Amino acid sequence: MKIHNKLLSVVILCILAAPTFAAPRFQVIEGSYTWQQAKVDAESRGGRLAVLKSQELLDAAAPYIASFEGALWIGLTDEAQEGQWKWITGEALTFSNWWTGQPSNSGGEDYGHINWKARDGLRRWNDANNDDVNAGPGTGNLNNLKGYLLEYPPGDGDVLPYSNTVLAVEFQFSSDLGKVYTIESSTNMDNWTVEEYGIAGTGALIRRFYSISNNSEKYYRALVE
Ligand SMILES: [Ca+2]
Ligand SMILES: [Ca+2]
Repeated sequence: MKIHNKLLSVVILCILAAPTFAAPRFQVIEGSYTWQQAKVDAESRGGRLAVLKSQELLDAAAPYIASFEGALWIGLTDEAQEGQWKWITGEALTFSNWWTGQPSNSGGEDYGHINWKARDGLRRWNDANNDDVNAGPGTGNLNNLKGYLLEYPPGDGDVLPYSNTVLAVEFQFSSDLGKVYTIESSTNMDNWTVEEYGIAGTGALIRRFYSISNNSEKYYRALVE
């Protein structure tokens, strides 16, 4: 290997744009609510029973329920038509997180909830009856509804664009067609770390941008593999 081209870097400002996820806020509301009562209570607080209609929303809600042991109602029901589960927004389920064997509709269960922690550490969903409240383990009813998950303000999980400004270096070297290159970086010119390898030469200039927000003293080099 030989050093093909030594450092040629220029400090520039680089604007990056990427989608991000605008998560609604959640709150555990503890209490002896039936599902119907929980729905009314959530709306009286200016929110709604949580609508966890995507993996992103499930992930966003997870920290809010992590330390809460009990089961929690969410805005999921098949009361209008048996087996046709819908969110309280009227949307059909395109994403779900049901526990194994659920929804079971045993005894005519029509309301969705997040499992209590000891029953299912993954906090997946089960269907229960409207009045399955605070029954708890050992009583013959394991649903143990101890409240509900409030979502506010009502959010539909839209993906919004954002922009971010970073300080970066532009590293460039002239490449030969048919050769393959590795780019390495170093903070002291002695110890080198591979940034990228397997770069096919094109016979033209190859350019890369590297963020230097955490380390303003950095060197780059390209080597023929
Ligand atoms: Ca049902
Ligand atoms: Ca069930």
